Amino acid sequence: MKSEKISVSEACEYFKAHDNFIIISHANPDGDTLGCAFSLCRALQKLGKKAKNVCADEISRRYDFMKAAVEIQDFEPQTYITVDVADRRLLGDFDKLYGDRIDLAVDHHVSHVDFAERLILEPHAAAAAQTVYKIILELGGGELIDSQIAACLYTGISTDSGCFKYSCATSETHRIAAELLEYDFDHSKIDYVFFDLKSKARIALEEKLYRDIEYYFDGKCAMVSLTKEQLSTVDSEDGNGLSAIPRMIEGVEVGVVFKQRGNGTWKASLRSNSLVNVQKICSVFGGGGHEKAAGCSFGQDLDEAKLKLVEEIGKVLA
Ligand SMILES: [Mn+2]
Repeated sequence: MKSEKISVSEACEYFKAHDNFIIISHANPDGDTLGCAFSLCRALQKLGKKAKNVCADEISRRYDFMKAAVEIQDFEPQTYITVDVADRRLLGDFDKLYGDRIDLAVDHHVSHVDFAERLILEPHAAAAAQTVYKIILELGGGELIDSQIAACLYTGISTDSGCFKYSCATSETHRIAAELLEYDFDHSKIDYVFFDLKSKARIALEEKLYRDIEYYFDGKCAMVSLTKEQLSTVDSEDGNGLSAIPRMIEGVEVGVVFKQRGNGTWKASLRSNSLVNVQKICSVFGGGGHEKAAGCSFGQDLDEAKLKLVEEIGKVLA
């Protein structure tokens, strides 16, 4: 299905003309999809509309401040919206329920696969929350945004841009964030919770990770593995970003973290700096991803998996 591409103004007209909204986040929800959903839900409720947020997966307690921004409302659903969803399959268990009836998708992924009747897509945006900000701004003539909406949108932008560190954080990203900071919310607390705060279990896991790192090719490749038992000590939100650690070490061009799955097989996550295209390396093993972040799967024999992967990385680094 081909989606009709619409503008921010057209999206606003659509929101004004409709009611009883179900706003759907992607499975494995992150700060952007939730920040979009909760800010939009609050804005629509403030306009006197009925709206509620749904997500196929559990929402981490770190987002409790967002849940407090909306009212729980009971109504007969009429209009279905997705936020930050690049592909209907990313709705997870809710794909069956909602996937073929989405009226409007708001997204920022270059890889977006059409599934909605209408689509507002800003592929240059660091976060879908940038687009939702523009929609809410136009919907309310500037009157709708308050400190809770600002906190939700800021979280979306901050988390998707790696706290403004990634190259996707453009001047527009910073300008929108600056406008949000005019409202009264504690942005440094949000950044602390999403970028600095770690559980003791996470610290123990990192301790193990640092201790066991093996180096190859004169320190240009760093590799480590985490068993399913070790990984089970942290929840998914708390386990974020482990794959990025080996690449942070000076001199490392390719960082590899092997994570064991429940069934005993291994998934390798590769991260590279400037020299190596890890997507190419992973494709040799049937995996994929991006030039600087990719993954591939192996069987249950970790030693064999390491051997194969080191050999392939050696073709570039040795
Ligand atoms: Mn996003």
